[in-house]
Amino acid sequence: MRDEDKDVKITEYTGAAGGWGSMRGMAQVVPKERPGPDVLDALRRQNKPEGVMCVSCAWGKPAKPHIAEFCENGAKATAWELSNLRVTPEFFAKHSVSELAEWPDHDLEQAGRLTHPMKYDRATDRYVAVPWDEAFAAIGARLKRCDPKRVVLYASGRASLETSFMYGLFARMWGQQNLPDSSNMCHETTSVGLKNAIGSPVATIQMEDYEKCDAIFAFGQNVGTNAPRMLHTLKSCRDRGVEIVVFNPLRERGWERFTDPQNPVQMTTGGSTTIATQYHQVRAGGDISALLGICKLVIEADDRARALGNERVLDHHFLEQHTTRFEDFAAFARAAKWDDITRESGLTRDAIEAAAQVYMKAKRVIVVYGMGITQHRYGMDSLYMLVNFLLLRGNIGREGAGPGPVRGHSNVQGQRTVGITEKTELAPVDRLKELFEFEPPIEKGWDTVESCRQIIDGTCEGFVQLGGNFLRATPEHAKMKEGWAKLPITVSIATKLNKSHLYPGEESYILPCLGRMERDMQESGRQAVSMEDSFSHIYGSVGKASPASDTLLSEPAIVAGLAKAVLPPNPNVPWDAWVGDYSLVRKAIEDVYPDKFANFNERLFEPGGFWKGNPAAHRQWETESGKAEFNTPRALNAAGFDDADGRFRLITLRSNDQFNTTVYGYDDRFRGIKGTRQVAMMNAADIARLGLKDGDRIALESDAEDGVERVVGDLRVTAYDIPAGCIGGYYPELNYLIALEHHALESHVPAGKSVPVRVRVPS
Ligand SMILES: Nc1nc2c(c(=O)[nH]1)N[C@H]1C(S)=C(S)[C@@H](COP(=O)(O)OP(=O)(O)OC[C@H]3O[C@@H](n4cnc5c(=O)[nH]c(N)nc54)[C@H](O)[C@@H]3O)O[C@H]1N2
Ligand SMILES: Nc1nc2c(c(=O)[nH]1)N[C@H]1C(S)=C(S)[C@@H](COP(=O)(O)OP(=O)(O)OC[C@H]3O[C@@H](n4cnc5c(=O)[nH]c(N)nc54)[C@H](O)[C@@H]3O)O[C@H]1N2
Ligand SMILES: [Mo]
Repeated sequence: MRDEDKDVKITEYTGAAGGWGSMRGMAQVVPKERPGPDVLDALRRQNKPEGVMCVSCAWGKPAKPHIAEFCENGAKATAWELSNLRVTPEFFAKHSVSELAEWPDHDLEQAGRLTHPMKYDRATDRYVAVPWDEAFAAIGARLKRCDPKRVVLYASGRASLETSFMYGLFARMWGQQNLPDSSNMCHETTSVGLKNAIGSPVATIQMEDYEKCDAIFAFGQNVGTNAPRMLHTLKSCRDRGVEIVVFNPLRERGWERFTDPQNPVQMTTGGSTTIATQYHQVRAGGDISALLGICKLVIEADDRARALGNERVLDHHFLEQHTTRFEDFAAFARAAKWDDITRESGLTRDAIEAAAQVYMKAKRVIVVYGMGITQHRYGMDSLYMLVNFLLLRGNIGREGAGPGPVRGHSNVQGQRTVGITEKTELAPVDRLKELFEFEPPIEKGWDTVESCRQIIDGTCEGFVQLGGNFLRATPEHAKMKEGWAKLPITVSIATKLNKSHLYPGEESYILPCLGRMERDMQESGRQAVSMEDSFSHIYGSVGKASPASDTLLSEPAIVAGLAKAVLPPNPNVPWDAWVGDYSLVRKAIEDVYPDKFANFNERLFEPGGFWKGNPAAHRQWETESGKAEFNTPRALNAAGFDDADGRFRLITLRSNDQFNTTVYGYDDRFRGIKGTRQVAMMNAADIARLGLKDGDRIALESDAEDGVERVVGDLRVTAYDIPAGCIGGYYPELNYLIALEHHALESHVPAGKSVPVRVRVPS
């Protein structure tokens, strides 16, 4: 970490999201990478039909794109991938692994693109180059000595459908499905909860629904930083007079105001569009109660309408025909006490009434949400409350209405579609058996939390990561580092150096791959890959930039190399032919999933992508009851621990200058924080109560009730507009503070949005 007083400037940011500020934001990060003309070309083609799909987020790619269909953070991600800096064997000869392990995350990745396959040499404490065939042979030999059921094959949500399909198949042919992916750390709560409640694990809406809705309710998602292209959609909604009601402990600038960089009038006059028409600063985990309050008001308004013989407020026809357990939920809502609702949500009754008024007037309502909902111990209950809220007025399964989770990684949703899952019920076991003639495993594999447990306990025998920085992204960082360094073998398929590469186990390899922006030439010529966005639309993507090095292999080639080194040959799985021509992989995907991927190759470049379909969007409920299900919450706050004197809820956040553990820089423009990530954003009253002042240094310590000491020191007290009792700070630096067992109960997503902590004042 780095926090020199002279570099730090913390002020209130007064600009809108987008606008010239986004241009300056790009200008600060992009040149550091010394990008060549390939960057401009990649940006020109970004997110357009037959173009290249941005690696930064999973927002939809419109059929009729803007001239520049990219955003500030997409441009940073592109420049970061197409950096002209290189991490070569000479770089590794110069720097020992112990030295590199001390470098900040930013400096490691900023060093440039990895160029050669590398193997860790313990005698010199250095990574040394190793030819590809030797690397595959040695990795294969070592993995074959492991119990496959004790090896993890992790996948970051960036990998394409083609690579992910091959990777999942490799795992299952090896007899295991320890296939955690990024989803286990973000929207798994959605995948489990939406599936239970409405029978579909994903958004029921598509991009066009935003043209038809008349209200949007947004919870716990930071649009300006994490899905900036969505701001154009929101601006169009506002131009039509759509009400946008936001629930977020922090006043995130993207939800407040947006200057459209594509709009010459706004750009030259300094104009901006107000996005949120109401902004409610809930406490961390307070959404259950906020939604319960709204539902209570709506149900009671309907009770009154019935008594008076007025037009009903609820959609009774829908409730009777399509849902179950409404009466249980309604009874719970009617009985809920306002004192509890206001205390747990942190909102006044007036505020909740204002939100309920919008809901009752609107005919078509979309719910948008992100990590502020899913990363809580009772995240599932928050999610169920979103569904309950929508169901009351029939807002699922018709135009302009429905749940719209905003996914994280550009293909995180697609990976699950093509078999990256530890859950047998989600794997196409019968089709795999029939087509490829092997016996797929049926024992549940390890998810992220289970993989961490096994690493910490020393029972995991090997870890392969297809992208990602697993060690840094997961909770319980101190114990994870110890466990990681004892792993018998780690293999990282990566574009850039990160911390997960620098605590080598007994054997350790880094296998450098092509990025999505780069030209991928194989035997049959230039290849395309594909991904699925948050609306279940699937697109092809063609990289054109010159590869960072001649020695790089594509991800499909590396996965095939590993599979061939580990598995006995199977004539039904032609790894080499697949690497030579990815359309054959797509054909195999189509064979395994004929409903979703019919004519996959023919439809690859359909403008706007092709839709894989969603039964809940047509009110076909593939749930246990065959109906959409109401669920009564188990708790009134999602945090999963009680308030106690001196206990705070820590919210771990992304800055505007990072992509997950990739730290582009030390500024968080929209939050007015410059030159540091070592902050504890605190409510002014809390600061005063603790006898502190803005700028003081404190430590945070875990207040989990398991007796384990977890501390992060040297954080700068930063007065911030955040509810009392909550503290905001940056991930991954604060991952030391999260107990592994502090996760969403059913989905096992680490609960990084309400971590129990105490403030320690250095004496
Ligand atoms: N530029 C950029 N883009 C990204 C990423 C990135 O790191 N950088 N990461 C990608 C990935 S993998 C993901 S998963 C997504 C993540 O995108 P988001 O879902 O936006 O995730 P976070 O940045 O963690 O922010 C969560 C938001 O929830 C709010 N919040 C916290 N707790 C609560 C709560 O209890 N209730 C409510 N209502 N709100 C709460 C926070 O204030 C914050 O605004 O973005 C993707 N896109
Ligand atoms: N406390 C806390 N912890 C969190 C979160 C939080 O909000 N709070 N968020 C969680 C979430 S939602 C997520 S998704 C995780 C993700 O966290 P990470 O694992 O950090 O996410 P990635 O962006 O997948 O990984 C970045 C690495 O991927 C590699 N990479 C980049 N491009 C490519 C490529 O094209 N191919 C390959 N093979 N490798 C590539 C680079 O080497 C880079 O170092 O973090 C989770 N951890
Ligand atoms: Mo994510």
